[in-house]
Amino acid sequence: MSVATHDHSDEHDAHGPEKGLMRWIRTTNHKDIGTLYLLFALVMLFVGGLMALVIRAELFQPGIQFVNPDFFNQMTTMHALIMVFGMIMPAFAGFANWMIPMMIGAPDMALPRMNNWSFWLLPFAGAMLLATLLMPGGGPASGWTLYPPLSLQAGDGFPFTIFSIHLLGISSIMASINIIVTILNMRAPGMTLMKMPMFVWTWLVTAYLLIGAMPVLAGGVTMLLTDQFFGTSFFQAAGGGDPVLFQHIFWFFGHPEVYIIILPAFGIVSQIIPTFSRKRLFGYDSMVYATASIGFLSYIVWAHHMFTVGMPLAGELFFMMTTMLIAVPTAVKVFNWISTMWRGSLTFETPMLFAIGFLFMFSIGGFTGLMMAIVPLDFQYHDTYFIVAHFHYVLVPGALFAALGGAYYWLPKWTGHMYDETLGKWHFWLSTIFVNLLFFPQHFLGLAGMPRRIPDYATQFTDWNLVSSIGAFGFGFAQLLFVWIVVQCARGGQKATSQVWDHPEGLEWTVPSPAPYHTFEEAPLVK
Ligand code: CU1
Repeated sequence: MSVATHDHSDEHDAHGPEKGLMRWIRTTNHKDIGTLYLLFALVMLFVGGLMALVIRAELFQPGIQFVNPDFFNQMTTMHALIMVFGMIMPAFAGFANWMIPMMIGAPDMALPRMNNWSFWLLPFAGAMLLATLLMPGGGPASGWTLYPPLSLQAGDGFPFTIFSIHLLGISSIMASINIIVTILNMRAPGMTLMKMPMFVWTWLVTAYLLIGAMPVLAGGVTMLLTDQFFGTSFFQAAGGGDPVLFQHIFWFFGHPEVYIIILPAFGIVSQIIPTFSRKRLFGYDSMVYATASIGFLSYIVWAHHMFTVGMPLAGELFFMMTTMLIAVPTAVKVFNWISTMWRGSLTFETPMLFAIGFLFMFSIGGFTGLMMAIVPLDFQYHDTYFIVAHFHYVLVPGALFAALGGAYYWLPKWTGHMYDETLGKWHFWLSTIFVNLLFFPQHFLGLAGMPRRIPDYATQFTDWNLVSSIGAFGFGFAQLLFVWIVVQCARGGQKATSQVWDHPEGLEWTVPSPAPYHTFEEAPLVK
């Protein structure tokens, strides 16, 4: 594949490509913006991760050791907001920016200037959110769900928290508009919808979910704001309002949000597994329909987060049934991934290890999700560490492992170099061992009755909390290895060939699309 003719000057004016910092601030190139998203996500992984380590340090043994209870609550709240909005969503937006145009044969995203704006809102929104920790009364401490009336007891940072959520939402919506317009309008001739790589399909559905869900969150937090500062009482019983209304609004956003996070992960895994099985993806059409039906179902299950608020029985049954229904398209996907591997010429490079790890451990999170869908069981699990264990299996060895697998998979194409395979495997195995030490014992703690979001606990919970905290610090340090591998790969190493992984169908961008301009030997190196 010849890419030597593709230089960078067409993205800018006649003066040619910009250099230095201004290049990154003013870039409209989807690869640059993808890189910015990915680097931002990596930084936030460590910011949110440090907060998790504060939590696990405090929970290492019973009693109050390091932080006061209010700061502990700020840590649990911030950790979640940062990881969801600042880390995993920007990470997948980075993958989308890099890969979608190349996968569908488009020269760039459809709306490149808006693309720049979508990204550059993020550092400011993130900084404002973090700044609330330094304001009088501290940051939000009511959990990332911001349930009133507790969330209305917040300190001076409260309006800043809400404004930063608005900015993060605007960023996501602009990115989604861009992705939808790009996919629907800029596919190369012959690239019909049902030929698009699965990663593109999962992002198309995700973008629609974002456009449907984010405004609902924006509305809900705006109502919190007016309740606090403008004398309304949407959620205040004293004024005739209903705090449960907020829970409905929040989870009407919050459940689709779960799939906003996991669908791109499904997409990445659907790219990796066929490559390292040397086979086509099994059941492509059913994969597409499963993705679409998960997208639809994700909008009619929200109240499974609220079984204990005192809903009518008919409501509980409805949300129990619809929730269990999502297991069907999800199982179709797992079946297809396993069938893709079946009798394939499997090899187990780092991306494949992360994909297989995803398959096993995401399924653990899926099965505990089914357990919680059952109303009478949820009455027992509600607000315990079992819930914490469940969604962390979905999000960490689930979504994060898919993102790490995707990073290893595409790093050679992004940087032009191979990463260190031995270190990559170390990273996978250390992460897998520690992530299970970290989260598996939390199932036992939850079943034994340990509540979540509490800085202290009864002494019978000591042993498993100790194991969990050791797992947390091990997992955190293992991610430093990832940074080292990425830096090493970006700075040099063995050159990647145009066919990085030995796959019969060649590159992911099999369509006439320019390869990354600074990726392969024959391409000019733009600094
Ligand atoms: Cu949910």
